[in-house]
Amino acid sequence: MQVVIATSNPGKYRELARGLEPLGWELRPLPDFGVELPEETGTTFEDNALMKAATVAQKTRLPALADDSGLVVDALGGEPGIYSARYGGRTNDRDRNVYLLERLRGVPPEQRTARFVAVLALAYPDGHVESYRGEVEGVILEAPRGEGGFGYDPLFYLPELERTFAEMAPEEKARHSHRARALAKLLEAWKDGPPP
Ligand code: ITT
Repeated sequence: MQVVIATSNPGKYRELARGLEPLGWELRPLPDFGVELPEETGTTFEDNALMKAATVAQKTRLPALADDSGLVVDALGGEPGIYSARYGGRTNDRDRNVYLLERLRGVPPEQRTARFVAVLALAYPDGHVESYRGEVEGVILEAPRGEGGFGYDPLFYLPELERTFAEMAPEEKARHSHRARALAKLLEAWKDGPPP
């Protein structure tokens, strides 16, 4: 089956492509179609993922998989959440990380708890949609660590693994991340072919 990966984020694309390998789908990147993602006007990760997948499925006439994800920081009342890609109006990963650290200045380690959330939505041209959610708990460090991954990875520390996502090899992040957990649910639903 051909599936359009409805993301403009290369970091997400890499991780989704790796995670979807067992299904043997023929993945088609969004730039192949010249289709724009809609503005994210939803109030939840689910709303935004469904909106992105449905728009792309409708415009390409192919099944489309979208990922809406973000970082939910307890001491900031859940910010940046669904606004993670444009937090503080910052448009690149490094500036967003600096902004997040500024917002958390003075917050002690035990209060820097956070979780990453990812919702994957698979939409079909006929309007049918499935969605899968994954979450992972961690804490926000006071300074970045590691060079791997993308986005907030250098600040997101997993106490049990004693590393940030940016300090992990891609295969290790692919075992523990929010996206990996959402992908595992998708793979489980698809283990005997398309879910009913
Ligand atoms: P698309 O909508 O084109 O897929 P986007 O980057 O705009 O790409 P989102 O609106 O879902 O996607 O924003 C998610 C943001 O959350 C993303 O830009 C990162 O800053 C952050 N994020 C999500 N997953 C992440 C991960 O695995 N590691 C680090 N940061 C992540």
